[in-house]
Formats: sequence, C-alpha cells, structure tokens
Amino acid sequence: MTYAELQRLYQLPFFELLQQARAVHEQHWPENEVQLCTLLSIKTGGCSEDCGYCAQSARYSTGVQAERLLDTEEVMVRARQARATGSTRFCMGAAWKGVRKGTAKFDQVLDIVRSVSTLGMEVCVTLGELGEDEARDLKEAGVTAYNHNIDTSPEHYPSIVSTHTFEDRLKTIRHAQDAGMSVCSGGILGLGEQSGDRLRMLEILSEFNPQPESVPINALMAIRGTPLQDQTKVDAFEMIRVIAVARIAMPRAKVRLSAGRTHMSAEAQALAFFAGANSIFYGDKLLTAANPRANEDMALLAQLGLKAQQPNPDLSAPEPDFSKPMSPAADGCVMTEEAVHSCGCGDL
Ligand code: SAM
Ligand code: DTB
Ligand code: SF4
Repeated sequence: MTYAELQRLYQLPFFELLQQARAVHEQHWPENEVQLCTLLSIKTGGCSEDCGYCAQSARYSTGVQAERLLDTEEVMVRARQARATGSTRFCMGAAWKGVRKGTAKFDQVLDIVRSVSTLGMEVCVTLGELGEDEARDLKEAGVTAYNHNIDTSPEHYPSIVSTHTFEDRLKTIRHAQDAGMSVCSGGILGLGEQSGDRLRMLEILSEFNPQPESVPINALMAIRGTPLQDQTKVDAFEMIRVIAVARIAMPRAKVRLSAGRTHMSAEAQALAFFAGANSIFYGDKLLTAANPRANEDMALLAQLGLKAQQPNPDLSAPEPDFSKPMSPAADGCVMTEEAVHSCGCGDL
C-alpha cells in the first residue's frame, strides 16, 4: 500500500478507521479467534548490538545478566508447557547479532528446533542476522516462521541502532523468505519516531512479497539503563490506529498485539482486537520484560467472547502429555515493567 493511502487511513476519524479495519478483519478472519504464542528467551543478554531499546545489549547496564544458550531438554519442558496451556505457536529468541552455519551454537539451535517441531505448534525463532545457508538449515530443521522486525522507518532506524543497518535487516528477511519460511516482521512504537515513520514502516512491510505472515506491533517497554529509558509511554489510541492500518494494509497477516500490553487497559486491548489484532504473546514474561499474567489474559478473552486459536491440524503431533514436568511455577512472583530475570522468578 502506498504511503499516501496509509496516511489517508491513519488520519481518518477514529471510529471510521475502526469500522474499515473491522470490515477487513471480519472478511479475512471470521473465526473470532486470537492466537496464543509463547515466547522463550533461549539465550539471554550479552548481545554485541546497540539497539537503543533493548534490555539485552551488552552496552547498557540494564540488570539483565548474560546467560548460556539453553539446552534442548530445558526448552522442551517449556514448549510442552506452552502447548498444554493452549499456545499454538512457540517463539524462541536469542540475544545475538546473528548466527553462522558450522558453529556449535547454531547446531544447538537446530537441535532445539528439531525437537520443538515434533510438538505440533508453529515454531518461530528470532536469532538476528541469517545468511542463505542458515535460513535453509533452519527451514529444514522445522522452523515455520522467522521473526525479524524492521522496528521503525529506514529514516529513523540509524538514530536507534548503529551496529547494523536497516538494509541488513531486509537482507535477512529476504533470506528467510527465499528459504521458504514465513516471515514475522513488525516494529516498535515509542522510539521517538514521528507518525510518518510508523507509516513508512507499514508501507515497507506491506510491500514485502509475499507480505509478512505475521506483524508484531510492540509498544516500547522503556528499560532502565538504555538510551530510551525516559521515553514517554505510547498512547493506546495511537497503538490501536497503527493496528487498524496494519490490518487494512495486510489483510491476511496475523497482527500481533505484542510488547506493552502491561501498559494497556483491558478496554484498550479490546479495541485493539476489534481493530484487527488476532494474536498475543501469552505468559507472564516476554523475553526479559513483563507481560500480563496468563490467567488475566484468559479472563479477558472470555469476557470478550474470543476463542483461543485451535492447533493447526497440518502440524500433527501427539496429544499433550500432562505427566511431563512443567516449568517452574510463576505463582507468587511479582512481575514489574522493568527487565526481569529469564529464570521466571521476576526479580529485577
Ligand atoms: N536479536 C534478535 C533481533 O534483534 O532480531 C532477536 C531478539 S529482539 C529482542 C526481537 C524484537 O523484540 C526486536 O526487534 C524488537 O522489535 C522487540 N523488542 C526488543 N526490546 C523491546 C522493548 N524494550 N520494547 C518493545 N519491543 C522490544
Ligand atoms: C516481537 O516483535 N516482540 C517480542 C518477539 N518479537 C521476540 C519480543 C518483545 C521483547 C520485549 C522486551 C523484552 O522482553 O526484553
Ligand atoms: Fe541484540 Fe536483538 Fe537486542 Fe538488538 S534487539 S541488542 S540484536 S538482542
């Protein structure tokens, strides 16, 4: 969709925009479903890159400690738990600039992917930069979607990140597409961008060929210690407008209401679902930052009469085995909006 078309939509009176987005949504997504995706940080912290929003960059003192790459069984425990609690997509993130074929860490990721892909969920990974070979190996191992966000406009990107370029991001996305993986790509609001940057971001995403299979829209979780720690919170109406425009511009994409839901009221989230969001990260933690509690999300979906998306029958897998151990319970753990440990304890 052209910039001018996106701008015309973005500037519509709020309810007109919502009505248009709703019509597109009902036409393409009549099921009244929301996909639940579980996120797991399989390699936390210590990243070489300087993304100004990120709790995991080694350049900032955010309180997030660098940890080792999880082993396959540790990940499988979390993946089985995710499936048992209704997630149909399991997304694994690693705090790396990228991955290279022939390294022990890449082999370990492939091993994790092979195992997780037996469980019948969509398997998404976000590992940073990929070359053609790495993309092919990931696809062969069972990755269904590669997450690589463009984050903002190409014009604003250099004020947020200096250690890689916007063009580098596009190259990785092309490699993922060429290897036959679906692409999950979106961005973050609240990076000090203008509304024009948001529209440029949507313009570029909507012009991918094919369009992204999913589009995460994150609101900045301002992390203490990062250059963006004092950014003001994203206005919920702005977030909903961007979701509505994304829905119209990319009718077949899952639009994921991603980071930042802890700052949104239940009513604002309901409007975001009305405007076309049909996927969320589900579970008490994102990668390092807080997410709404799973039971609150369940209650919200029930209140709105929305159903959790059912597993894809094409991704056949045995029934959940409830005898397997669950990951450590987060019961009683107080999550905050700051970065928290990846052990799930909730400590800062
Ligand atoms: N290292 C990989 C990369 O950069 O693509 C994968 C992990 S990275 C944490 C994944 C995405 O999470 C980023 O592209 C960004 O859109 C989002 N993200 C990271 N920190 C965030 C924050 N503080 N608030 C909102 N979104 C954030
Ligand atoms: C995406 O767009 N958002 C998720 C996922 N893709 C990997 C990550 C959100 C991270 C929020 C900050 C944190 O947890 O450190
Ligand atoms: Fe590293 Fe990704 Fe964080 Fe950037 S967003 S610092 S590449 S983990």
